[in-house]
Amino acid sequence: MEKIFHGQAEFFWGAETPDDLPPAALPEITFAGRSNVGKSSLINALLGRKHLVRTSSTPGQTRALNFFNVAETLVVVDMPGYGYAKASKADQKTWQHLLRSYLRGRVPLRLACVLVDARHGVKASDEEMLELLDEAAVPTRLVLTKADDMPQRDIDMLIMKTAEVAKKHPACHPVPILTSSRDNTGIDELRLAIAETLGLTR
Ligand SMILES: Nc1nc2c(ncn2[C@@H]2O[C@H](COP(=O)(O)OP(=O)(O)OP(=O)(O)O)[C@@H](O)[C@H]2O)c(=O)[nH]1
Ligand SMILES: [Mg+2]
Repeated sequence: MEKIFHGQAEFFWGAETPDDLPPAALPEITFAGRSNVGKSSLINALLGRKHLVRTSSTPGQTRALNFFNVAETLVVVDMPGYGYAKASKADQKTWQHLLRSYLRGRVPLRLACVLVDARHGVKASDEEMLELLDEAAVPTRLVLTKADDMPQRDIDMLIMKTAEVAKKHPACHPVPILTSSRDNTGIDELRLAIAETLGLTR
């Protein structure tokens, strides 16, 4: 299991429209969440890379579905963020359509990680995403990001509240994972969750 996340990982496909997806082959794990929540950074942390995926403090950095082959065993998909009010209406519509078509119809998709900024909690747009994943019956995990930027005393309450949201959604695992790609909090737990989903643990 360790080997997978420390082995080779490379970008192989960027899809800007729903009819431009790569052929379905290996199992896929996708990372969704509001713009700037830390999707691309978390993928770098997960794969033990600093700069495999481009990150930015400016929201709207990721503009396509970006596919990464990991050790010829799984595919990690980085998605454009949702809920970015400053993006043009046309861009927002294009990205929504792309996300929705992918999430609804992608056969090899095994797990959707929905990232939520620990400092902001679950927003209406995240609830919409969780509903979509319920409808599409895609196993889902809520992942809190940027834990390093959150006072320790607030963390228990945050996890409790996030778990309450998770329990309302049939496709969602009831226990959220708390992470930070800055100090690597929760990265091993996330790796384990992915490995379990793929049946790679023994
Ligand atoms: N404190 C802290 N900041 C983080 C963490 N992860 C990411 N960030 C910061 O959050 C900003 C956005 O990170 P990205 O990984 O580009 O976020 P994204 O969700 O991919 O953003 P879009 O592609 O625009 O939707 C950057 O300034 C990162 O440095 C974290 O664990 N802790
Ligand atoms: Mg990104």
